[in-house]
Amino acid sequence: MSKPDEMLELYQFEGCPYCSKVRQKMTDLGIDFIARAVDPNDRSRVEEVSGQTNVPVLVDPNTDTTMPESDDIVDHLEQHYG
Ligand SMILES: N[C@@H](CCC(=O)N[C@@H](CS)C(=O)NCC(=O)O)C(=O)O
Repeated sequence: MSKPDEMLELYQFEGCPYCSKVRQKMTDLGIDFIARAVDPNDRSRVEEVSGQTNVPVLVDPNTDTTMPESDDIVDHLEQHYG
């Protein structure tokens, strides 16, 4: 599988174990990404991009995908870049 052409973006914050799991997977796969910092007390940034307030959210411009749910994100990363 190839590396992504366009940079992935991860909406996340430190201290979120689901975000940590996704960051670890991206690091394991050698994927560069943009970390979009979400304020835990103001979810407007992630809501704007995904229509819901949970983190993590992955934006993958290579597959035109915006997705929440860490397990789904990990599956997506493995499927496309694993
Ligand atoms: N099932 C989700 C759970 C994600 C989750 O609960 N994230 C927390 C932060 S660690 C969150 O955003 N909770 C919503 C809130 O606190 O309003 C996943 O695996 O991604």
